[in-house]
Amino acid sequence: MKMTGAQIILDGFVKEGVEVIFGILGGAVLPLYDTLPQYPQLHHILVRHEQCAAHAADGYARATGKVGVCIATSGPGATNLVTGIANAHLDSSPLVAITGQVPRALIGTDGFQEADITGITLPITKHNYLARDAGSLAKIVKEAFYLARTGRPGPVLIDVPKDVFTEQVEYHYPTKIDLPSYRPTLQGHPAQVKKAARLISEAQKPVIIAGHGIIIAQAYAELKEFAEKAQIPVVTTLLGISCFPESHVLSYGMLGMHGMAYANLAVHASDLIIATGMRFDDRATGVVSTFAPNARIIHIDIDPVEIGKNVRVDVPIVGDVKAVLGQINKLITPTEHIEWVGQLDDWRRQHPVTDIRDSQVLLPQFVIRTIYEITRGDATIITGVGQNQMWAAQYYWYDKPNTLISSGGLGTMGFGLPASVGVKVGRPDSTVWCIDGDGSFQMTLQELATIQQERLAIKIAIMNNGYLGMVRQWQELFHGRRYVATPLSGPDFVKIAEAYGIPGLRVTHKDEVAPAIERAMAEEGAFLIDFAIEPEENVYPMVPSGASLAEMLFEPEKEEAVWPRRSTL
Ligand SMILES: Cc1ncc(C[n+]2csc(CCOP(=O)(O)OP(=O)(O)O)c2C)c(N)n1
Ligand SMILES: [Mg+2]
Repeated sequence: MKMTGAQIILDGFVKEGVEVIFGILGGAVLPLYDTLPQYPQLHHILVRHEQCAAHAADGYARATGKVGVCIATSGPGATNLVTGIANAHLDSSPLVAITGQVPRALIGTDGFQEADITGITLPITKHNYLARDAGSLAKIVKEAFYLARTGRPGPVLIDVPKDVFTEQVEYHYPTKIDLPSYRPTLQGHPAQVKKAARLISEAQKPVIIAGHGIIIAQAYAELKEFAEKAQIPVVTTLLGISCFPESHVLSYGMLGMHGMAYANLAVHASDLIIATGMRFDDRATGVVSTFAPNARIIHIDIDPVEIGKNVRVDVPIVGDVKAVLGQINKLITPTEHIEWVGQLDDWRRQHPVTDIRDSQVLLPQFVIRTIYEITRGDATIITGVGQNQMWAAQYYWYDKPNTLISSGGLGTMGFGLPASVGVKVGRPDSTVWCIDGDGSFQMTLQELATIQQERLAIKIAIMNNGYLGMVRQWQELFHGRRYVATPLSGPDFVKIAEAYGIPGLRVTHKDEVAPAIERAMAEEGAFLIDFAIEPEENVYPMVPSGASLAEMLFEPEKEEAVWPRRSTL
C-alpha cells in the first residue's frame, strides 16, 4: 500500500498505542497536521508553547507508563522543545518528539526557520533521527517507540523535512526490531545477585535507597517484599517518593539536601546501602567523598553507565530492578534488625522535621498538609521547582504508587502546570493538584488556556511568597541576606485565572485554607488558589552544598509543633 510520510508516522502512532499528542503546528509540519483528521483515534492537544508540549507529554508518560508524544514545527518550534526534552532525558521519561524540518533541498542553507535540531538535541535524547526519505520512516517510528520505552526510558526525537511528509512510498510497518547493539539487560547476573544476598544477610545497619526506577519498572511489590523480608528501612530519592508507602513502618521518607533528618542520618551511619533504581544525584548524596562512609554499596540499575559514575560500588547489578529484586527475594531469608530500626525511630523522635510549628501566619507546610488531609492522600501531586517542590515532597504523605510527579534531574521551573495537563489527560479520573511557586507558575502560565480549552479539572495551588524563594533562601543563609534579583512581583493570579475562564480564590489567612481547598475540590473544572504564604519561610532540614548528609541545618526557632506525624501502619 502506498502512503505519504505523514500517514506513515500517524499510522505508526496508532499501531504503537498512542492516543494523545501534544503540539503546536507551523509551516514545516503542516502536511502532518493536514493528515491528522484521517486518524480520529489520535487526540491532538494544542498547547501554547512547545516547551509545554514536551512537559505535557512527559507528565502523561510518567502518569500512564506509556510513551508521551509531542510535535513542533521547524526552527523556533523545535528549539522551544529543548528544555522539555532535556527534562525528560534527565528524569528517564519516555517521549517521542516529532519536529518538522525545512525541505531537504534547503537543509544547511540557513533556510527560513531552519535549526539543526538533531545536532542540538544529540546530548539530551536517548537517540535521534533525521528522516532522509519517507521510505525510512516506518522503521524509524517503530524503533523510536521501542527505544523510548525499553531499557532506561528516555526521549527520542525524529526530525522530518517538510517534503518527506508529503513523499509517497510503499508502506509496511515492521513487525520486528533490528537493533543488534541495543539489548538492555533485564535479569541480574546470578553471581552478583548471590553476592548481594550474602552482603544483605551479613549487614547490621542496612538501608534501601529507592529511586525513580522502582516507579518506572513498577517494582512496588518486589520492593515491599524485599524490605519486609529482610526488615530493611527504606528511604527514597525525590523522584522515588511514592514508590513505597510512606505510612509503612519501614518508610523513613526522602533523603538528600532537604531530606528527612532520620533518612540522612540512617544513610550516613549505614553499613550497607542497597541502591535500587537511583543514580546518586548530588542532591541525594551530599558531598560524595563523605557519602555513607561506613557502608558497602549494592547498586541495581538498568543503565550500566550509572554504575560507579558518582560513588564507588561494591556489588554492581545491571538489570531491571523489578527482575533483580525478584531474584534477590528468592535468595534472602527473613531477618530482623530490631536495634537498627529502633535507632532510626529514635532519630525520628529527636528530629520531628515534618511537624508544623504553631503559628498564626500562613505557612506553606500547613497549606500542603491541609491539601493532604482534604484529598485524604488520594491525589496526584505535580510540583513546580524550588521551595514549593520541597514542601510538597515533605508535607504531603504519599501512600499510593506514583502520585508525585516533579522535575528532579533538571529542576525545571515551569514544569508544573504543563506537566499537570499531561497527567490529567492520562488520569482523567484522578484528583490532580499542581502545587507551584509564583516564579515557576509565571514561566508557563499561558497553559491555563490549554486547560480551559480541554476542560481539564486541574486544581492549582500557588505558594506565593513573592520571591524566587529557594534562591532567596540561599542568599539568606549563604550570601549575607543580600536579596539580589529574587524579590518577584506577579500579576493578580486570581484575575489571570479568571481571564482564562478559570475560577479562583486568594487566601491570606490560615482559617481560609481548608474552605478554599474544599471549594476547589467541589468545583467541577479547574480551580486556582493563590496562597499568600509567609514570604521568608525556609525549607528545612538543609544539607548545605559541600557538606555530608549528617551535617544538616535545622529550623532555628521551631515553636511548639502541632499536627505531628501520624502513626505508622
Ligand atoms: C528554568 C529555571 N530557571 C532558573 C532556575 C533556578 N531556580 C531554582 S529554584 C528557583 C526559584 C523558584 O521560585 P518559585 O517558583 O517562586 O518557587 P519558590 O522557591 O519560591 O517556592 C530558581 C530561580 C530553575 N530551577 N529553573
Ligand atoms: Mg516563590
